[in-house]
Amino acid sequence: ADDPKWWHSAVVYQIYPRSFNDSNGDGIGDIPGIIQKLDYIQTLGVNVIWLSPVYKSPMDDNGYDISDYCDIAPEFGNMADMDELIAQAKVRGIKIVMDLVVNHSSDEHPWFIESKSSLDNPKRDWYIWKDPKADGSAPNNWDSFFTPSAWELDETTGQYYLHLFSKKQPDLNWANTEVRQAIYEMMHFWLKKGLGGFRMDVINMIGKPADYPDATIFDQGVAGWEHWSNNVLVHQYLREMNQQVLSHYDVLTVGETPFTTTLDGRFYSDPARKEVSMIFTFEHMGLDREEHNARPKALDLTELKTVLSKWQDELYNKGWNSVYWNNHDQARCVSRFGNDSDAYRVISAKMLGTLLHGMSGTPYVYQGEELGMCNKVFSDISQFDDLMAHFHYKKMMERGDTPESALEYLNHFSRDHARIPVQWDGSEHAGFTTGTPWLAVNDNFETVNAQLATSDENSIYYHYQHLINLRRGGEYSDTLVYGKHCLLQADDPQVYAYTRSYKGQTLLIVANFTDQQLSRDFGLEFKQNISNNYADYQCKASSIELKAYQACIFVV
Ligand code: TEU
Ligand code: CA
Repeated sequence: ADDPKWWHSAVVYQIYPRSFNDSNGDGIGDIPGIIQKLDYIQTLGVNVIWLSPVYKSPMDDNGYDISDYCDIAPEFGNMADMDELIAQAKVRGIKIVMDLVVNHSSDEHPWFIESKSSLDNPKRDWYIWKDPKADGSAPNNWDSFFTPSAWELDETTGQYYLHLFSKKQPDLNWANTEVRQAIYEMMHFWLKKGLGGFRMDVINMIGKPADYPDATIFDQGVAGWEHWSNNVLVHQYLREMNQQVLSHYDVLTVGETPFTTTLDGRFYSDPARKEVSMIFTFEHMGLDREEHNARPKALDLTELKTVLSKWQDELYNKGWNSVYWNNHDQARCVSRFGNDSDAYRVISAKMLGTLLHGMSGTPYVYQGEELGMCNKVFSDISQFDDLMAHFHYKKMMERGDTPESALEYLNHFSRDHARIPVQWDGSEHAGFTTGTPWLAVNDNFETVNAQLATSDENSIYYHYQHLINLRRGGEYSDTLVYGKHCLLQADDPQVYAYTRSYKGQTLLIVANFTDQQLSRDFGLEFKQNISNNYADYQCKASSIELKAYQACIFVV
């Protein structure tokens, strides 16, 4: 690469603090609990932790609703704990990336309390207030992700405020210069502590068109997205943020950007544009369901290949990718894209890891993914915590789905699957807490847990460690980080194969997505096997026999 950056070869581990590790028995994960597990994270081999929000918050959306950007939620600890986490991580060669949630704040943030107090309050314009239409209805027809309308009427002042998420998450008005300056100042406050960067929550939604036009596209979920996602203003704000804040530090920035094409991906991540390091695409997350309509779709492996390869190829040397299967908003990848049966859970989890860690871009591992944690079986809607699960359930009931089919949908896709506590050992509540966990643990904790994984050299955990080590150093690192990607046999609905090539070295990554034994010919000569989720493999000249969910990396 012409201009190598430290985050090009980084691997990121995401922590959702509420569900990670509880140090004081109140049933809620916390910062001291994270510090206790830093050795576990270091041993995995990652060099960055992305920490989901730990700021002061009424927790309407588990911390994605912030009431003080410069303080820590008491249930997670205090500022001294946070400073200690940054310092202890640093000792282990790990940088902390914090979540930056600035499309919206909490309605309990002093800024909003002031803004709401009167029409002529100096902070009135810090949020998005509009008069009702002549008939008293909302200013436009935009949907929210978590409620039907994106507008909430404030009786006292007679105006509506915009909330793309819950009504306790009012959208900040980025068109206001004072708002932007306050956010930049807050970012400096954190970066001066030595942070490794920011993950920017729904950052592609901060630019709203000044005339707030009605939505006209209704078949893609969340009406209004054509107006508030990737508006040209976002790019202007990000360049300003980069110039005033980010350019003063050597940091990783990753924008969370639903509704984004590869061209948008270039606009955000082309280094010449000075916006962010990389973004999260959602395209592959939409292949097995329409999230906003809460409807399942059949997953077709060739579509998954088309989508992932398009991002690999179209950002190559033009931007930078992030690659992920999981985060705190997504169901567990082994249940979703692999096979979580007793027979294939371990092998298919390793297969998914191999496929992803062979790709170009910065890989993200979500807590518990390295253990092959699975979706949980919920038997009643009351067992779900997430506000989005309840909103989608209501939506499904209103359109006439049966409670059984609605529950089935959520058992596949609810965000709660990611948020069940991490399974540390086989003791009560999986060793997550000595108290009562805020969300019940998965029933399989006696067989799926970190204690077993770290004492078994054939575990998913050590397979991930091996994959991470291959990228972070040694003779294949440059190819894994900078190699050109090329998809092979695009039409094959069962096997996913691609090569990565750099300076004369070529790696072949091949993954069987089925429980069948298959044979494939790639017309390539296998020189060496550097990763395998089975003890052995069989190659004859240019062809290979693949066992169920087998995945290998070969030097060819
Ligand atoms: O997520 C944005 C978002 O679009 C989610 O509502 C949705 O889950 C997404 O489409 C993923 O499939 C971010 C945070 O990651 C999420 O946890 C917050 O609830 C949301 O923003 C509001 O801050
Ligand atoms: Ca706690």
